[in-house]
Amino acid sequence: MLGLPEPNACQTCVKPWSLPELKAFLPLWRVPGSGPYTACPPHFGEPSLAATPEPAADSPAVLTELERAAWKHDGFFVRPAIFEPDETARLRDAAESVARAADAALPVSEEQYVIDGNEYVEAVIAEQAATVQLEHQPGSRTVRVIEPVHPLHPAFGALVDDPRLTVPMRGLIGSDAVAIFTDKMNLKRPREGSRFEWHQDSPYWTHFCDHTDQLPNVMIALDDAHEGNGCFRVIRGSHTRGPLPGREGDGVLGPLFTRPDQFDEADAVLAEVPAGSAVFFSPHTVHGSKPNRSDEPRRALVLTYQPAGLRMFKVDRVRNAG
Ligand SMILES: O=C(O)CCC(=O)C(=O)O
Repeated sequence: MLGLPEPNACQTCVKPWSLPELKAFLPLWRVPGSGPYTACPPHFGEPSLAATPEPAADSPAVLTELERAAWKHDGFFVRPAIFEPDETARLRDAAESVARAADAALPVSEEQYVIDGNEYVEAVIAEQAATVQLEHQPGSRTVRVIEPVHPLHPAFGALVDDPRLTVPMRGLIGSDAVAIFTDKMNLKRPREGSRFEWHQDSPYWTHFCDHTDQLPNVMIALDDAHEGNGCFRVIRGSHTRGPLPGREGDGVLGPLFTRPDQFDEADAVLAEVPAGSAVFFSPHTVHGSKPNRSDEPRRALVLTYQPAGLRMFKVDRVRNAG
């Protein structure tokens, strides 16, 4: 278990961190059972670190050296509360509006199917096709995931083009221009929201495209997220070996869940972040979440970007961004 005796020092090399470094390096991330910590990948402390410039105030989306280092070594970084409270409130309103539209669309959908006991519906919502996953309790009609979601509400459409997302995505993808690959709305309703088992996203996409290395994700927290309401979790450093073997003999979806002997759950990091925060994570990062056992919702959007000009996942359309 990791832990920091000094909250303002690197846990491995004990180098004290300056306040800008601390702020840049995810003070909100926690390892289960420990206090706040700052992870320090081995090459932190190289000469460039001390000189790492903070992003200029007028270009908050440029990647810092610390973020690049975290991306390389950890497979994720977080930007706490990049959306103002009123912006996040508007996104929550949009989420509920789309969820109501999905509720209305479900009974008239002609394509419903069950995989490993979980129900899926191909629905037309706001005149757009979307896949809806229902909650896992037998008979539940509660919407769990909607994909893709940005065509279903103008606020989500605008989010795709938001420079707070597109500029870092350009840096992560290494391309001057980016497009959306897919995007989802994950609703974890109070007491009902089910877990997401440990998985990587890249194995879902390998049969569809050959650029899975260039599909970074960003999760936008619409609610304050914590362990109790089933916050997002990642396995630090799990992206470095690319797509990992999945579980065998465990239903249709088993191969898409990462085999437990391929990672160490002790490396799990909780994304306990305030609403409006953005968690950027690699398509190869093993991630998941526990059920929501609390009385609070845990709603989130997950957007996946790719180089511009490429078509969306399962949709015969190109949606360039920014
Ligand atoms: O929202 C979560 O808790 C997990 C989401 C996830 O794993 C996914 O969308 O691939």
